[in-house]
Amino acid sequence: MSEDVLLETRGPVGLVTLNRPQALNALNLGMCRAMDPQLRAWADDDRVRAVVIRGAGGRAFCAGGDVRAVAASLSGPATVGSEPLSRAFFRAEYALNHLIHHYPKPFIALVDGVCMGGGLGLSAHGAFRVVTERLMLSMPETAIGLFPDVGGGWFLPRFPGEMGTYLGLTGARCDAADARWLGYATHQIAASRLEDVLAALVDADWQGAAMDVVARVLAGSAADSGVSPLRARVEDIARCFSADRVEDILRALEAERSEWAEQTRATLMRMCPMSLKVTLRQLRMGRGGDYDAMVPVEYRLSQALTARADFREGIRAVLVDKDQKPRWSPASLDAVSEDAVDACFAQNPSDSFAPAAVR
Ligand code: QUE
Repeated sequence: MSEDVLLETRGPVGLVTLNRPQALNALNLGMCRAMDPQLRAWADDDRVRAVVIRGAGGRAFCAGGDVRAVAASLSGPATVGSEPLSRAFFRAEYALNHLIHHYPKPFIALVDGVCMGGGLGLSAHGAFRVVTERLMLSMPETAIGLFPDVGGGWFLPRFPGEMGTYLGLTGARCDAADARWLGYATHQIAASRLEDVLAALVDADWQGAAMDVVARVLAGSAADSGVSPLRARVEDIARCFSADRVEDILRALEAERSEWAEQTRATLMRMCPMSLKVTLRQLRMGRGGDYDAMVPVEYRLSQALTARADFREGIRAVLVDKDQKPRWSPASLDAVSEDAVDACFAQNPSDSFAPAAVR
């Protein structure tokens, strides 16, 4: 049996511990397949009043999906049953995100340390997102030829102004104060107090509405987050990131003639051109839409983008060789046609996605 995720109950609390500390708790298929039925069982178990998810090891909550394994499987015949890993993994991951989004009980993520990509999929959809002073939050997928998935098409457009566009395209990192200001985090609690908070949830008087009980316990330990560095950029970001074409965003950054804008432009120029165009369209599509409608779109995109050479090249440059010098193809934005972007969004009969309802 896999010990990559620990599942236990402590009195009225269902406790999930992501347990791959050597891989910063990156989420693999086995972990998704272990968590999914347990979360469904806890949803139906009257003795379980709330679910807590955390990461082991003290460095990370979750560094993302195990994209290294997905990329490795593409160069061989590795399948799960009859399905390629790229299909099975994203299906299981997005189904789990969907389950958490609609979870009928308080779902509390204790996000201490690194939280990227798939880590937001396990936290942003729950009712309570507790961060610590060690938070390093980011959606870095455009650096590896992917796009900000796990519901990024829903939660990024809901951040203030154009912050989600900025974060999704550049992969910029947020600290705890940023995360509170964005609305990702509901509470900040000192890392040294997380065990006490968990114990307080286990020992709480659970009479009355469970959401109120959790809110009361967390409020009792909450710390002040201080000022958000990102907030100071909100107007610059609104000015530069409101366009609907990536080329126009780059031009707006150029026109700023500031150090920040020049660095931001240089960051975007290193990202995968196809990823940037797909991401901007995804984020604009998600502006007014609901989450459930975005999930099948993201699933389609996951299949289209993992099938491209840019994904394997991004994994090579960022996670395998770590030379940080990906050779993208197409290599420039103007070489990415609208038709090629359209094709990533087009329905493919083998890519349909219908997540199961909770209960
Ligand atoms: C973009 C990503 C990921 C990433 C880096 C990116 C990602 C992911 C990891 C990662 C990091 C450290 C590990 C690990 C995985 O990095 O999804 O196993 O030890 O999981 O630029 O999307």
